[in-house]
Amino acid sequence: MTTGTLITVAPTGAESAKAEVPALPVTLDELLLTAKECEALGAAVIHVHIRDDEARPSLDPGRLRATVAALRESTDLIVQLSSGGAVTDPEGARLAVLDAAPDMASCTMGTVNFGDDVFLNRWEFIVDLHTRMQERGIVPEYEIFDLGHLAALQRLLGKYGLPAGGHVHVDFVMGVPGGMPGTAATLVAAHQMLRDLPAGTTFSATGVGRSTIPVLLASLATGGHLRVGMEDTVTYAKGRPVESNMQLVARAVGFAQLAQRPPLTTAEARDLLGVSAVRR
Ligand code: KMH
Ligand code: ZN
Repeated sequence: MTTGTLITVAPTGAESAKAEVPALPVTLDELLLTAKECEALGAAVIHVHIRDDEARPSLDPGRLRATVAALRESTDLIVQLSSGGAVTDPEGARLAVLDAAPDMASCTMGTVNFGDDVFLNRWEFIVDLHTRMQERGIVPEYEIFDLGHLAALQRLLGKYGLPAGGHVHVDFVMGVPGGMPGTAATLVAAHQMLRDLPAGTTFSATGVGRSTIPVLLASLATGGHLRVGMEDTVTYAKGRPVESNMQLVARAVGFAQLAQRPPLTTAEARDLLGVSAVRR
């Protein structure tokens, strides 16, 4: 059954430099303002990467805890911390993200070439993330950069059981140079592979760069949900830089409404993702 659309905003990421993308929210105040405005437009989840005082990507534990607290104070958004960080972040710091006790955290299901870099996700590291999230009642979003990552997820769930909350939700991150392409055909193939995962598994999709719109349309057409934001997209249209995350969320909401799948509320999103089922 097709439901409304879960809209996740990924406002910052770890890849763009503030100097090159001045509209990128990098301070806590900028993040909170963005979060509130995106929630008002229809976002239900925020996927968070933080920056330090020089706007460099950071996994500072105190800053992460303060960010989770401030987002909870100012919004009803589901707070999803990135455990992916930047390609240079060590495994220990990425695991320690969970100490900030977010509602959700990302869990990337395998290693992938990432432009000129490598985004390293060893099997044992993935198992650690998954089992620590189970123990702490943190709901994972499994990040899928390549089709083989879905086979890894099937193996993970088979060996270690369902995630906290009992619901499986994946996010197809498409169009990363080195990962699966951001095309409708690839999204359909990924969607087909969900048959091997537990019944009721849901998916969001995001297309990096110029694959944003084809991926968005293909996801809506196949019953999927949407992730948008300046982590993945800094150009709104040819020659037009993105002005704000709100501009991207507003566009996603417009497409979702056209598809007659309006945005889920934060309460509906909590139920869908199993966040409300977790005892804290
Ligand atoms: N910044 C990328 C290397 C995640 O947030 O979990 C990893 C990433 C995935 O963004
Ligand atoms: Zn991320």
